[in-house]
Amino acid sequence: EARFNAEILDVVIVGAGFAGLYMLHKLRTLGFSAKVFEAAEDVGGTWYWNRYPGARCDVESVQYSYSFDPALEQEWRWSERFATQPEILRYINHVADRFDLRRDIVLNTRIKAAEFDEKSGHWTLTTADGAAIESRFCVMATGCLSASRLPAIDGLDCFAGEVLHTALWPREPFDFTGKRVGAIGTGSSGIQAIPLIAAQAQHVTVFQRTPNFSVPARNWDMTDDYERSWKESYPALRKRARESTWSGTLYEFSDKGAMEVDEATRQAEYERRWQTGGANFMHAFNDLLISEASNQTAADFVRGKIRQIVRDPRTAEALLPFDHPLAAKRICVDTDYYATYNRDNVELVDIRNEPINAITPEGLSAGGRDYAFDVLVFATGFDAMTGALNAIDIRGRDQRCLSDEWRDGPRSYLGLMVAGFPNLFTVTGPGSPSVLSNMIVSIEQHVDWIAECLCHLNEAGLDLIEAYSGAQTEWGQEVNAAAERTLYPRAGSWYMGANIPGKARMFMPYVGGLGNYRRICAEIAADGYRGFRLQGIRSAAAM
Ligand code: NA7
Repeated sequence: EARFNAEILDVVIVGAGFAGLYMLHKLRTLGFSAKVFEAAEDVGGTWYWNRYPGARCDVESVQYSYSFDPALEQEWRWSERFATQPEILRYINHVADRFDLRRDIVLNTRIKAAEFDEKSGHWTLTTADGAAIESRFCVMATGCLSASRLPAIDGLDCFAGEVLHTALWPREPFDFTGKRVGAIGTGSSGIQAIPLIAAQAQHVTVFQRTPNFSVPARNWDMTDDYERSWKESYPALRKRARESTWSGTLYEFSDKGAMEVDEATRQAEYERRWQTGGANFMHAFNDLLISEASNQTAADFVRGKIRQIVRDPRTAEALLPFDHPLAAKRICVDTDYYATYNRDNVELVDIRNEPINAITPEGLSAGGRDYAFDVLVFATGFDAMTGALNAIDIRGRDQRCLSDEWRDGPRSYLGLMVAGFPNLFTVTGPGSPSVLSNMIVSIEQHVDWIAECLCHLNEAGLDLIEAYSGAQTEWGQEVNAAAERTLYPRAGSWYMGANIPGKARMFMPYVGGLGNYRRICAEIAADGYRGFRLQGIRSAAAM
């Protein structure tokens, strides 16, 4: 493969999580030169940073894993139904070693700028230390939930105790023994962490702004039978996941709407799924995210469970989610979350009624009351989908800056490329199924598509690919139309950009179905990369 200049990398990849590692592996096996740049001290991405107690994936371990290597998926043994963060991180490290990826990964190196040069068609990336790397293509594998955020609460800097964020957790387990803890945020991270912190700490006060819907995980130790049932049929099951009409995770899908069955049948079905655990609950009927009336029945069921579990009626009442349809904000999957409020050392403060006024050196004040804490735990989420990209000064044609282009919401073609930014790919970018799918399935699809695209350019003697803005606009309409067919836009979620003050409201993931999306991407490629301009810069320059 002498085609590419040895001085200049074919591809530079930003991020060494699931996406960056597979991208590197894939490109190397195809003969491209590539390097990964990673800000952290080690590989893992999300699973490197989110070390808080209770951190687990809410997709079953047998499904939340790479499928690209049949030997890998047969050999690796998951120890639980839902893998913990340390186990997933071990798996990622194993993959990095097994495929000898580390020699092309540069750690401790944050990319702060990326600039496209129209003459050469190359990208130049600049590290935080000022070093420059030139490449022909750039793949942003920067993650969708990687730019964590602390809310702007007065006085945060003056707190005398320890401040922790779930997504920036210390590498050594934090010992909460004897500590008075204030916990802010009750999304997936808070809901996973709070029960374990409460089991160790002297006292936990949870400050809740919006109650969420959470269903029990009912995690269990992996059984030989369950493992075998997957490993025996992996190729067929993975294929089904890739082509699924829904999200790329195989659940027990229903072919009935909630209103097609009688009340007793409906309740029995919810109960059965509540008992078996996991996000399988939201597939009890096929219209829970489409029909408001159907959704209401599932939401009522969960609210009923909360009332049953939580003994103090005032606390139970405060925990009931009413402001959005079930699962229109990501449904949480917990272990003993609601029951944690029955502990003597746990208190819930509803900050809709008692707003946080300020953080003080001793703790915080809310609703006119002063609280004293040794530790503040923020589980306040992320600038999702766009945060990590906007944190890099990305300049395309005419020095146009990506974060400016995205001021009114992220526009992209297929969530893969942005008009005006040639040769720059985003893995699971906004406008693709991304965070509303099994991330590993989506990552593999994007990586395979990008790799095939680069091979195609190579074979055709071309070296530039760019999305047409018309194609991008049409795709944006498609993404929007798909969202409008669901209840998702009814929630002020991070899918909508609603958790970040000042961020444009726009439904970012594509919810038209994973299998469908995959087909569209494949057809576009087969159709000569319809909607993309393909060009030979060097051949043009040589003439
Ligand atoms: P989420 O789901 O964004 O949750 C963040 C939580 O923090 C949520 O309860 C927020 O309440 C709360 N929050 C945010 N800002 C504030 C302020 N200023 N004051 C009080 N409370 C606040 O993040 P997670 O890390 O839990 O989960 C993100 C995803 O990671 C998850 O869905 C999985 O896919 C993995 P709000 O609802 O905004 O009122």
